[in-house]
Amino acid sequence: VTVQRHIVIASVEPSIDCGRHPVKRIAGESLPVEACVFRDGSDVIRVVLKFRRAGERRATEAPMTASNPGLDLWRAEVPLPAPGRTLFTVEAWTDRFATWLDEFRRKVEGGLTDLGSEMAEGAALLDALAERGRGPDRKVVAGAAGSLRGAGDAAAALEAVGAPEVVEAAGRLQPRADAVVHRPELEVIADRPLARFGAWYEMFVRSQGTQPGRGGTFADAERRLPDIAAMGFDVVYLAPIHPIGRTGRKGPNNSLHAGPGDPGSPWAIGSDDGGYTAVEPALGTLDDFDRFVAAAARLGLEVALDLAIQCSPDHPWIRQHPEWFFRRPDGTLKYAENPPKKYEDIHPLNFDTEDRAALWAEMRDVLLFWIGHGVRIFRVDNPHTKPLEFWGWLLGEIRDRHPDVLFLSEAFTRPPMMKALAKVGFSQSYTYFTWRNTKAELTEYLTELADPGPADYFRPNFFANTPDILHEFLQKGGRPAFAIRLVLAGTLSPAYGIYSGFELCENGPLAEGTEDYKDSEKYQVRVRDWNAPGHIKGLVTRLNAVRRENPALQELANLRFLEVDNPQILSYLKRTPDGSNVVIGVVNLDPFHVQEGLVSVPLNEVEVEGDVEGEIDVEGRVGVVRGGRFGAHDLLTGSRYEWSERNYVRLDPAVGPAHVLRVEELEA
Ligand code: Z3D
Repeated sequence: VTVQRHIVIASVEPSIDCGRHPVKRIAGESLPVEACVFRDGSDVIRVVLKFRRAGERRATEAPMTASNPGLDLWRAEVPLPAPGRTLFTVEAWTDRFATWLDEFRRKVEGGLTDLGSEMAEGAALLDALAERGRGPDRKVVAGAAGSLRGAGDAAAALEAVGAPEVVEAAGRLQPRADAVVHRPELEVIADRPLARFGAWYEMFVRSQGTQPGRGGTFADAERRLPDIAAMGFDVVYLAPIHPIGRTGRKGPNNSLHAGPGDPGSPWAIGSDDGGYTAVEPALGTLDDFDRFVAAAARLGLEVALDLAIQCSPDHPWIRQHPEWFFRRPDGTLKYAENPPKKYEDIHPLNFDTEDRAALWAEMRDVLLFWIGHGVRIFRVDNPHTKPLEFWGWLLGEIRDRHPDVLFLSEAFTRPPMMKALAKVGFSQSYTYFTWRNTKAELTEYLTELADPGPADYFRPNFFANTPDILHEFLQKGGRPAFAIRLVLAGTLSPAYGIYSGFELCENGPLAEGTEDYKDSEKYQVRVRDWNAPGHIKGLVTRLNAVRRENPALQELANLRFLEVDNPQILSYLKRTPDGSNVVIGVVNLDPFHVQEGLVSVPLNEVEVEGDVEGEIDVEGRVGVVRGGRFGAHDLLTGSRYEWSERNYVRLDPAVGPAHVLRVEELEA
């Protein structure tokens, strides 16, 4: 509660952790702000929303209007025309002239006469305002004071001073004698639309070649881009492209010894060929990379790079900055870990080193270097093993210079840290989605993520697989399981991704009970037939098109689950705020058996808003529901169904495990 003398600003929303962290929105939208503001007595108060772009000193003011007078709620919007940070707060003060006018009007309208002393008081107030003012406002106010004095009776006086232009001019001249400003100032980050909605495709450049045994290059990867664009992806995310260390290099299947021909893990950053600002010579040159980025851009694809802050024993920094690393008592360097995983081929950086200013600045410059090469998205490796303070600083440094840059947090750890990373500035976050496979798990997790509170700062990116995570569900369930997980990822979350090979339904595990791929391309070059029989590229392409064409699928917090009388069938509905686009997902979560059931759809959820007044009854309402029925158009198959409140579904995983239905008017 911010209170001073009379006025109370009890709350300003949205704010995260009492204003310690920014809320996130998309540029082009505006941020509705609601404040609870009141004062003792019945004096009239003015409430304004003040906002300024970060770095600017002068705030713009927008009057807040009473949105719920009974609860003293006031509302206004912060416009967010472009990406960047905006600071906002609320200021309120007593408007003495408006208070006088309000009382005077009630007396006049109540039929009281003998209001000479009230009129004198009003004139004095206006005089004082006129004295402070200049220009047109002063003229208006001074004129009003004159006519108040000259008015024959109270009704004429009210007519003279009650005009809106007088009230407005007086309002502007009003000294904010008892103004209260909410502290702290709150913040909103506006990101570009890709921060919320986009389809990601992850790949290793070295596996884009065509000749067995020969590693792929940027040129090979460039030749793959049309296929990826044709599937409808927005982002191509590359596993690290920097020189790979020799010392301690890992061999196939995570073995601790590499043979002479083994390429090593790309996350083992740095060799004699350079570190973070170099590219692995086997992939090509920096010029080749630039050409790759340009080719991607021509196809409407953005390139995301991996930022893995860790060094192979051969990274130049090990010699140049020995103090940046952790040394054991025997003088050897520690290797990195993310228990239970061990990364014997890399050394972690010490972010608390006395020389940390230099280390932090170096990391910033690395990002600026790649931004200079056209990169606007970074996927950050294991950020939870580095200090939050560092991320807050680094992301702020970049965002202030390049508000269009996006960061995806690859933190798989306990929820508070994952959320904290989002709060300090990551635009998107990996999630537990891969491990949520049952109806109960999905319902619970999505209910948590889609809650408007967390959704204000935590934007999930649902990867259906990653090079580190081949879930048992995919291992055992085969092609139907891939289709199930794809549709879930792409319709539940506005941002989602697959790691290449998913479209081919690759699912060979390293060993029973592990989530590692057999012969993972993390440690060896792979060459694939990207059109191998059994692929689901058609479904991927269709799904990405459906996502683009249906704005309801481009949001998260609009998710609600529908009742189905079968625990193997998950159904949910998403609608745009105006109801013009409503999509219903129905997914058979069982990759092995046909499942059938009844899906319940509350009709008010599918109804398009009409201007019908009063009690809304389903019959005869404006919109898509007619006689309790509406059209359900399966966007995956093209089939059209007639749906109502209860609907029979039957899904054969071998044929098609899901419906993605758009609510439409029934054809006449
Ligand atoms: C993951 C990275 C790979 C291999 C390890 C290897 C390490 C370093 C990990 C560390 C973080 C992140 C990446 N989750 O693939 O691990 O799996 O065996 O030791 O080379 O790289 O960067 O996705």
